[in-house]
Amino acid sequence: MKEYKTGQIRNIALVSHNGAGKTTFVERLLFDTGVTTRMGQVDNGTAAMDFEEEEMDRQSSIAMAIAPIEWQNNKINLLDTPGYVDFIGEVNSAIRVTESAIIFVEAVAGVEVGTELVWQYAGDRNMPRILLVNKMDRENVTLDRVMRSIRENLSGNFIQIQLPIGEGTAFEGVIDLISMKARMGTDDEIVEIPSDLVDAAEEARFALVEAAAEGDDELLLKYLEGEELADEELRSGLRSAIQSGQVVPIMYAAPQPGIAVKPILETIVEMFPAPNEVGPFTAANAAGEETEYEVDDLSPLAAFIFKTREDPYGKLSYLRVYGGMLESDSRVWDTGLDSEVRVATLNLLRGKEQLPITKLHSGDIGAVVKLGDAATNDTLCDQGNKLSLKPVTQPSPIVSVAVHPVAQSDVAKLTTALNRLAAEDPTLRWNSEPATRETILSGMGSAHVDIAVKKAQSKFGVNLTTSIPKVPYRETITKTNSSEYTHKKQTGGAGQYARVFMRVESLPDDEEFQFDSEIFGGAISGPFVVAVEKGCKQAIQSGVMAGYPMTGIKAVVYDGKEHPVDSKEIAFQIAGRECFKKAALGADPVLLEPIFEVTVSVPADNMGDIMGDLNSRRARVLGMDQEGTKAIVKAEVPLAEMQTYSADLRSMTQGRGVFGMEFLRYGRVPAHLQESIVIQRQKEKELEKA
Ligand SMILES: Nc1nc2c(ncn2[C@@H]2O[C@H](COP(=O)(O)OP(=O)(O)O)[C@@H](O)[C@H]2O)c(=O)[nH]1
Ligand SMILES: [Mg+2]
Repeated sequence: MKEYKTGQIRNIALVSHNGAGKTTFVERLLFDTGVTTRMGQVDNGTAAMDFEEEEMDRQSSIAMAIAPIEWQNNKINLLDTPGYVDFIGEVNSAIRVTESAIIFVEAVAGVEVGTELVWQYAGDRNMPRILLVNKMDRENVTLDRVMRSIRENLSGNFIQIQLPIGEGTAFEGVIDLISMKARMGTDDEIVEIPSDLVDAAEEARFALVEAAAEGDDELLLKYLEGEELADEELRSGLRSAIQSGQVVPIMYAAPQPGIAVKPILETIVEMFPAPNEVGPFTAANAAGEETEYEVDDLSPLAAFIFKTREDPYGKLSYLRVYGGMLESDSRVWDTGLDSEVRVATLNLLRGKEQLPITKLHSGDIGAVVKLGDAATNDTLCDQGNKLSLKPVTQPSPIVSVAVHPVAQSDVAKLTTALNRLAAEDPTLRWNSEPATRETILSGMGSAHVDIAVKKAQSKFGVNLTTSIPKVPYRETITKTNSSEYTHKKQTGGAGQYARVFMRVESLPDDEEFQFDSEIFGGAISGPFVVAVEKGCKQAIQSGVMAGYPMTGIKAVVYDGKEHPVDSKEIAFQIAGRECFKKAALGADPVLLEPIFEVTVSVPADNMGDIMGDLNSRRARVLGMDQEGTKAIVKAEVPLAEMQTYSADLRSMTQGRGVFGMEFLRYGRVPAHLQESIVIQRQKEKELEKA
């Protein structure tokens, strides 16, 4: 592929609800620009963009894929993203490294949950956008209906720059309202506007001229004085209105048969900014001071790793260059690793294909094979000018499962597999939960977690079963209590002796453990006080009610006794541990459970059901809000009640509800539930022993 400089590049995120036709759009462009000799099809697994095994099985994208499209001496990097909300992390990363976005709306379905979500993501960044009403050729397309759905569900200043010619199976092309010509059929024939549409086109152009004039003060003046705007002025006014996010143009297409696709390419090149046209980027130096730099080959090198993928030939790091130029066969500094890494071959990516190149100009996107230990969110720079770009912030996981290796021999491989899966996917997390001794895998939805479990097998040979995770309860005390304990062992050889007096007190929120000594006059000598503290720390690992870790406790040793010969550290450790347990048991212990802040967004019609359901989950509602046709509820909910919420919400709202959850704090388990949890836990422990 030819070398393209910063000003010739456009980076575009393709985003939408699942199935709106993003992948097919890319396949169409690859075919039309001569890259492929047969157009790839999602439905039979031949799409260049859906190359992962899982994607071919599901006939749908689950990961971001990139295609550079060469068009009129420009290169358009298209970042095709998955549409399921489970894979929103990929969308998030794509949006971070692109300047503009095309939001696809399926012409029959209209605005869907996923559309709203990506609209919000792109809107939060105020990205220049095109709203593409796609698959216009489908039977049952009614333009009125899809336009109503857009207006009702998406807030934005939409402007027609085209009018469709026909809808559904009669869709033939579009009218370009700037040139006032029709673009017809799969050959994109440029003809006069059909006579029955001339009036409508003129009326629509009126609104377009006004919107374009508003993009530029000088033009606005001219327009208000009643002067005609030349086409060129119209284009430049529109360009600045789109780039500032002031207006969002609506376009129409049917990429599968190939109708009205070229006008989209033209609009991308003409209206969307090159990477150096959106202002400087910000990077922090080694001291953490932030500086702005131009997106320019002459700026210091700053390349951001936004994705990592395990390829059969090794690890691939996807990166976007912000400043400077990245060259193959070079050494660069990785600020995330704080060490040098070697860039051996530099590639452009086209689906799974790698196209070797010698350099990547600022603003461009490519990939490096086997970049040492480099990870997603690292910045590559010059060793002499260490820079860090901000990592992508991803939403917190909302679905968790406990994973269990099927074979004992897989236990050892589990950690490696989970680490590598999580490295590939920043919204996938895992941890081992000491309170329940389970390995927990968490993600953005059940499909997301299921796929990770499948990949553990297909990529890393680890067979896993899953179960609903046990709730990681904790224990704490509710009053101050004192106790004493003597550890004495005087049989046989050397004896052991330690006597400890201890008081336990509640600590305020969030503090796990404190230890203090009020020993005066050397009743217990220094090293033995340290041993007592060690004993307490052992004791808090498994509490006194049901064996969950304890938190929120201060232990104060205030007296004790040593024996000149038999006192040893181990004796004081044991005495400290036992004294602590005894004191805690008498301090009215209670169970604590994790409480999450949950934000649910549902169609307003579902509000009643959602509130009733939340109440049955012991939720404390913090607030309600209305945004367009959506109702948004914020509530505090115990984790124990959220384990199946993802699936439950889907069925309550026919898939139209979304939610997020964020750990808030530990809260007290209501007294009436406590007993059964303790009994359940005791049963489990007996089973573990058996
Ligand atoms: N009628 C029609 N169907 C399309 C068009 N583009 C895509 N499709 C079909 O819509 C489905 C989803 O397409 P896909 O490209 O996977 O959507 P994505 O999830 O947004 O990537 C597939 O069955 C495609 O064949 C189109 O222009 N017209
Ligand atoms: Mg797709």
